[in-house]
Amino acid sequence: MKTPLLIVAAAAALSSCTSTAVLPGSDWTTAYYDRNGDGRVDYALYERRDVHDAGWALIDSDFDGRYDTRATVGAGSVLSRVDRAVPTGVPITPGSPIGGGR
Ligand SMILES: [Ca+2]
Repeated sequence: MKTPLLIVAAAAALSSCTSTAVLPGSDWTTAYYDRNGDGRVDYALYERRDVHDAGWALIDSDFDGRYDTRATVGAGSVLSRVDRAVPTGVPITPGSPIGGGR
């Protein structure tokens, strides 16, 4: 019975180094940005439709194709570490996400 124990231990180790953030539902908007102009998404901004400056962002800070930071939007921004591939084939919003991306 060593195999099930190893699987549980491996799952626990992996879950401790990855994000548990859940993607938002239909009452949220999502805007994808390409800050360095390489054609690949490196910033995603999630905002509630009915609340301004309330949401969060996923950021690929080193432009390696993986989000590495999750930041809450608004006063008292909180940063946390994530590890998630950036999406492909999504519409990229022109401009900068700084200042709400509008
Ligand atoms: Ca980019």
